[in-house]
Amino acid sequence: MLNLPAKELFSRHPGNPVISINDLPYQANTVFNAGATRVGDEIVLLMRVEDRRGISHLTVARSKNGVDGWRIDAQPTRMPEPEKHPEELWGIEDPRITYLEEKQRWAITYTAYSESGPLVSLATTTDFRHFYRHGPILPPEDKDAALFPVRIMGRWAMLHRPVSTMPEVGAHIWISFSPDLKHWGEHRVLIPASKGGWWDANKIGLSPPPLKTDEGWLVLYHGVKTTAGGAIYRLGLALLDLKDPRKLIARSDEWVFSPREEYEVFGDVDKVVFPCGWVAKGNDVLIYYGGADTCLALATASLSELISWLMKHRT
Ligand code: BMA
Repeated sequence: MLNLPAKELFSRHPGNPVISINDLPYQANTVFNAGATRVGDEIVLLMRVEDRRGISHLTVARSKNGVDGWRIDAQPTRMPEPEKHPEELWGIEDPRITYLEEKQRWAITYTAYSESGPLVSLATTTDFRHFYRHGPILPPEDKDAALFPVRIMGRWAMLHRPVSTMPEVGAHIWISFSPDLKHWGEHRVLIPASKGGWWDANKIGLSPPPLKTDEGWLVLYHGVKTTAGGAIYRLGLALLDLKDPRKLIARSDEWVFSPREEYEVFGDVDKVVFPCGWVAKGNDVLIYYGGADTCLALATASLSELISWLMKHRT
């Protein structure tokens, strides 16, 4: 048999990065990790923009095809508001967007960088112009949180990544439940970080929100490998039971996407691919990811290919 290189599951857009700091109508340091969703016939991104102080805010970009022709808000769409929300003192970061059909609005879980460390905050919107802040829903240190779009067994469900004060424990993906989106409990570890030399040893976290497929909730998560040359942020796949996402059906035995292109390898933080949003388009999925904490890039994948690959490559 010919030793052909394995086909990549993710195709990078040839025009990457799709949004860079020079595309912003105002001055800032970097634009990267963006939540993504479909609003009417447009794709809306809620981008993390880091200003020249080092503090992040969120800015909206809209496009008909989700690839180019981006219309970016002239001013920051949502600045941190530390006077009213002290937990936002050092910025707001890494939004994940979930449309809640039942509530007819989008829920945004984001990292609020408080004096006590990063925590998970919730906001809702109906138009990506006005946002209602619900405040912190999980205390520090916790981030990489996203809601499921529907109630599970009558309750809302959320994936997130708390960090233990015991470094040897590692940082894992947890699942929690709530009757009202405000009060969260029934916390339990769902996907543990691997150990030793694995690409996803010691520290992992959810990337975009879980995506509903016929086979289960598809999860794209990041793993952080610590090397002598610094950390490498890569991506892997998992599948959760549709009815009871506390059941892990599959987890990939290797990473599926890794920094390779210049815009992923060199930046404010080298060797990082970090998606916070993906949008299904037929059988395809558009994945929006931060490159090296500096720019915003796009990759596409076939959902059926991701799932059939995962079923053959489960640990
Ligand atoms: C994580 C988050 C991301 C960032 C990544 C790499 O902890 O803060 O926003 O992209 O680190 O720096």
